Amino acid sequence: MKTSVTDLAVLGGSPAFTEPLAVGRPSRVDRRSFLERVERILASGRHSNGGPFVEELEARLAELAGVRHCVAMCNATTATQVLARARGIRGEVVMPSMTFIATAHAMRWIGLDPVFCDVDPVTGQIDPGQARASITPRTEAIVGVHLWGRPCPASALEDVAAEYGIDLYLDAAHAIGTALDGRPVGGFGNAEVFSLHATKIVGGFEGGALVTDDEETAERVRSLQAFGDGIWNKHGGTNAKMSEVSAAMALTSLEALPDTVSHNRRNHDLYVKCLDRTPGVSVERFDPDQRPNHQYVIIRVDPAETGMDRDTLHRVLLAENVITRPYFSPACHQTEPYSSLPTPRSLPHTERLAATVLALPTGTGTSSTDVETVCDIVRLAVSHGDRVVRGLQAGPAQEPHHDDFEHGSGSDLLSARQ
Ligand code: T4K
Repeated sequence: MKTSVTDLAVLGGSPAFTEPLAVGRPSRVDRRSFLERVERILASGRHSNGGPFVEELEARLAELAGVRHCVAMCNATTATQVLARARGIRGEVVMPSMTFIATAHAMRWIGLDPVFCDVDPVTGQIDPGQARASITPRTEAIVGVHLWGRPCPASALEDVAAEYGIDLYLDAAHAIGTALDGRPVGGFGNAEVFSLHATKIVGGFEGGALVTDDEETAERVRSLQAFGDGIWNKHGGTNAKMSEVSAAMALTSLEALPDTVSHNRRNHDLYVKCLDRTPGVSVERFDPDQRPNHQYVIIRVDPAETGMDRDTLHRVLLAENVITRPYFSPACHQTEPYSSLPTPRSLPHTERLAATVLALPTGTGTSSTDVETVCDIVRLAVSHGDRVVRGLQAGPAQEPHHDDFEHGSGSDLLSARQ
């Protein structure tokens, strides 16, 4: 255990972890079940185009979401695009800026204009009042985002969408298995989209799944994601189909979901316990009634109290081989191509959050001992914030060597533990 500030790797001590401990490590699955499924795929010769594992996954996800329809696709980004095309959306789409860039890029890529609104400063979730204030005559849809493993105020967004007669979609990339006022996430708005990316709590290597209770939307999406097959042929289409091997992985991962959530809840509780009385660091709390899946552990770092900003804490942890992520910084409106738009928006709550949030490692590859070690480092660093900053200004002893906040830079971590 590190007891003196000079024990920190960033100031010359030895890294606390020999292998990287990273946010986003895929959840543990029952390898035998997965490999048995792969054997069946190979034996059957059915690798894609809506095979039995895709069908089984769709049935299970629809049940989990409490809706009648699910269409599994290659990823959530493309699934959202297929949804907007299927609904014939044009013009502007209102969404929070505090989200992964994919939420915005997905819409822009198909010629729609994302319009960013602010969030609730306490929860970080889209503020329905701000969404309403962003609606113009060109607005045809709202995209709400369930942030960090719990639901956003989706019922209030439904009211806003109904008031203006526009569509509502929910980006449920983080929120599989969660619920709002007893209603499972997946059943809000016109449709919701889960991500089954490797880093998600239910992963299929890559994958996405649209869930909806609206039969016509489901039918159109199913057609468009397979080249516009069938009744929607005249509208064209794309190839967004999920492969059988992704479905096999997602099914195996879905079976592990209760255990994964329990593990993550224990990790979250431990982070809260260990960091609770650390001035300037607060761990995001979740309402158990919302069945949070604890996919992410988010802290907020207050530089006025700690003497160091979030990016410095990221560097301190990186030197210890702890890979954190600033989910989400920069916020969408602070980055290109949106930051150069002729009418830049000021979103004060989003900007404050984006400057302070940091996701810490959790998941089945992160043990309670790991959590305690990470918390020891955080406490030691922030209680000597000025000293750490001075040390870094003098020249860091340990420069980040294998990762930073850039997208897609985590590939060298893949050989580390699951
Ligand atoms: N909406 C929201 C709100 C989202 O968060 C996302 C995706 C989407 C929509 C779009 O869903 P998809 O189209 O992807 O289905 C990662 C993920 O790549 C991205 O899917 C995710 N959100 C986002 C929150 O996190 P980066 O840029 O942070 O990825 P990267 O490569 O740096 O990986 C993050 C960490 O995960 C690293 O520490 C390494 C670790 N990792 C990653 C992969 C891929 C592993 O340990 N193993 C792996 O296989 O975006």
